[in-house]
Amino acid sequence: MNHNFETLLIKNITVMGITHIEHIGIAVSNLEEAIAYYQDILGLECYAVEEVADQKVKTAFFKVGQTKIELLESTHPDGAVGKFIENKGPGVHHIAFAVDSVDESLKNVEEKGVRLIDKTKRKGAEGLNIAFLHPKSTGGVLTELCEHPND
Ligand code: CMX
Repeated sequence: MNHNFETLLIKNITVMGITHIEHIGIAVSNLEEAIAYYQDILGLECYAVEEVADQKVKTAFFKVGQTKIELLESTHPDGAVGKFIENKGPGVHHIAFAVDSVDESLKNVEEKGVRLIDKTKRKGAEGLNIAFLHPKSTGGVLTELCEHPND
């Protein structure tokens, strides 16, 4: 590997601090039916159901190793998931990376020209500190950064 590239790569990993895929968010039309599919067909256990009022969604969580699946049912048509389902139908909605520090990572990607949806971290489902990057500057993939509040 080119030495300069290797140094840059190590620097980027250090600065971004991505440790793993925290979860994959999937927009569903009907949470109950979707939970039944993930439980009864895929054999995963739903360990939590939570409404996130300010995001206008009801969520259900499943663990797959270190990563989670987050099912998202819209609770209001003008919310992010309501609009997504209206335009594209159900399906993969976002990918969430666990990072050491959401605010540091936001600063890092903003300096590189990435458009932020959230300028600083805020509270998301499961009490995590989260922030979103705009899909128009991440290759069409809505991207979330997550940090455990106690890390
Ligand atoms: N993935 C990829 N592209 C998306 C997208 C998604 N999830 N959601 C919207 N877009 C695209 C649309 O396709 C559209 O593209 P075109 O202009 O090419 O047609 C564009 O973004 C604008 O879409 P829109 O329907 O007009 O939506 P808005 O601009 O009002 O909002 C976004 C888009 C991403 C800024 C908004 O959805 C947002 O802030 N999302 C972050 C918060 C969120 O998603 N919360 C729900 C999950 C909460 C949780 O996990 O707990």
